[in-house]
Amino acid sequence: MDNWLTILPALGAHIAGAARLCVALESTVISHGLPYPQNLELALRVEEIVREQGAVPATIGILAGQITAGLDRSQIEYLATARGVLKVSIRDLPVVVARKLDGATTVATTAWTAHRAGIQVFATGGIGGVHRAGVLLPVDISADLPTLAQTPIIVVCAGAKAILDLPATLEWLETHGVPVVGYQTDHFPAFYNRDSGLAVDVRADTAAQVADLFRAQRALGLPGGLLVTVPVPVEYELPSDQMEEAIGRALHDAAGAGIKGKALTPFLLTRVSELTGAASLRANLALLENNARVAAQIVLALADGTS
Ligand code: PSU
Ligand code: MN
Repeated sequence: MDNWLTILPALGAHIAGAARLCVALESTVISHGLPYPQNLELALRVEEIVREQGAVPATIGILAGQITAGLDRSQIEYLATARGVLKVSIRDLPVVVARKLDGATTVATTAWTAHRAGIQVFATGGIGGVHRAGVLLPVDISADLPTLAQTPIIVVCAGAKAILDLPATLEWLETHGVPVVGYQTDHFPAFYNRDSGLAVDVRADTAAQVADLFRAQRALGLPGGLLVTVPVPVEYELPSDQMEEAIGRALHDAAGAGIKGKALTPFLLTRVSELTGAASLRANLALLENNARVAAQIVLALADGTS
């Protein structure tokens, strides 16, 4: 095993079997995406939801340069509370490993690690994408997108936040061969909203149908993964005009403050959540829990193989 990677220490020798029933979970949402103590409560709750479904959670993060799939409770607590935990995307991986730093993994680095650990399904909130390019903000495309195109894994999310250019994000995924699946929907969800007004490529109504799509993708020898999008539970959806107003202000503030590079996404997310308050936090928690449940059902359908 590569010595930079630690896999599920608690599961010891059963890793190959266990990895097949694993759902990977990211840590950027813990260290950078949610306030304390909701971040810690959420991280532990999504693990519990995965277990209740009969699957095995593997939260992924980086501790003193060691990339770890299957963080234990105290390690999750550390990432939820410590200062100086870096947001680590693909470009940052060699730096945190070489310098033995602590890092929270984004969708890109969680998917990358999960695949190398033998994990096939990963649940998150929202993926990064193509940012809204303006006169003031430069072109900015998340490493989540090329990683999805290069990594054979199922990423379960609630779409992408409307801070991004959603049509351009879907075009990018089309160009690079990533099918976008709507889970019990025909519409691409926009995180806080169930419908962005854009269509998905294919609808799947059951976990078994998602498993079939993934098996076909593997049988064809295609390099990339599947993006499975699950709308936020209806009772938590936020009004889209309220979101647009907050996003407009956040983009304006980012341009005014000269925010760019890896700081842009966290800046916009923080600003939007400040402007939309407790309702957006509740929606965020609800969709993360929902996505973990769907991801666990998909991993079981894959293991089942009888769809
Ligand atoms: N979108 C969200 N919440 C998040 C993120 C995105 O609604 O927490 C995080 C994820 O970890 C995602 C990352 O992988 O931001 C994308 O950052 P960037 O655009 O810098 O690649
Ligand atoms: Mn970027």
